[in-house]
Amino acid sequence: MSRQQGIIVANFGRQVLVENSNGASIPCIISGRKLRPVTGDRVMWEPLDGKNKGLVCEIMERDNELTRPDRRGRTDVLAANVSQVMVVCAPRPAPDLFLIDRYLAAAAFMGASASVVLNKSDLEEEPGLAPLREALLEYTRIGYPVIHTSAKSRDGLEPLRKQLIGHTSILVGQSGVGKSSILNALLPEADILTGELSEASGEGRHTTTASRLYHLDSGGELIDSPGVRDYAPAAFEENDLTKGFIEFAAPAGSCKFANCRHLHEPRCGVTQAVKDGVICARRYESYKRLTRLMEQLRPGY
Ligand SMILES: Nc1nc2c(ncn2[C@@H]2O[C@H](COP(=O)(O)OP(=O)(O)O)[C@@H](O)[C@H]2O)c(=O)[nH]1
Ligand SMILES: [Mg+2]
Ligand SMILES: [Zn+2]
Repeated sequence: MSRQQGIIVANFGRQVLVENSNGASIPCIISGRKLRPVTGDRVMWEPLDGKNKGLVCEIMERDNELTRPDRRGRTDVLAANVSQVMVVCAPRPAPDLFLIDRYLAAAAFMGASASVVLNKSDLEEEPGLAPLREALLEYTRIGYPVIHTSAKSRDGLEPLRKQLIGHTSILVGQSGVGKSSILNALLPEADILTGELSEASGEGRHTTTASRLYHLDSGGELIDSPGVRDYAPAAFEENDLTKGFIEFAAPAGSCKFANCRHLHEPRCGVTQAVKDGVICARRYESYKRLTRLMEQLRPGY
């Protein structure tokens, strides 16, 4: 039988599910050890004679990769061809704005767009909610879509669906902010394990190990990757961290030195913009913190 195109919609290690052009999912094995398809990959595959099974023989060039450092310090690819990163936060667990900045930077490094989702907006009594709403205004100001949702009361799901149209998106963010709950709210049939459920089952959080791509009826694809729960955006191959802070681009245009790192250099457009209040001081602190992290991990950066 002939080779055909498909997309990886689930990845169980050496077994994958390939969706063909008719939307049917075919269990496939992978040709050779070197081939490592991940969810979101566009592939060439061929049916195996006489079986409802196929063989993945080629991975098409990826637009991008969502990676995380593995235990041996190499990078582990969690998903491919992600066009939008949805950074989820909530008043509980306590939000970490630096982590949000890192996720947004990582999205920019991989060439994906990004949005911020404030989930658990139903927790009106939570003292952390108002300050978080206030802090997120800065992201709106610099151009990121910010969507307020509650997976519990189902508020804000429509604006969220709208933001997902036309994209292959992935939800990232601290454990416990409600990523699985949001997925369940958008895709009731998917029945994704949430914190409560997994604790109740006594099997912990390791029961769902496969990453999956779901089609939303309202438009767009959403990837659920369990690996994302401890996904610390690395992107330490990056040579210009400025790219991760979108509001620095215009002020950086007036730096005296083309390779200005916006730290102690004279006539720096970015530090001037911080002084003038054009760049938010807290965002600039995140930039410096990320730069220090980079210096530790890559001496000489
Ligand atoms: N009040 C409230 N609780 C939520 C909401 N979304 C999720 N939760 C709860 O937060 C906890 C963690 O949710 P989960 O979806 O497992 O978070 P994840 O680790 O990001 O996937 C669970 O106890 C959920 O029931 C929400 O919108 N409002
Ligand atoms: Mg989860
Ligand atoms: Zn500068």
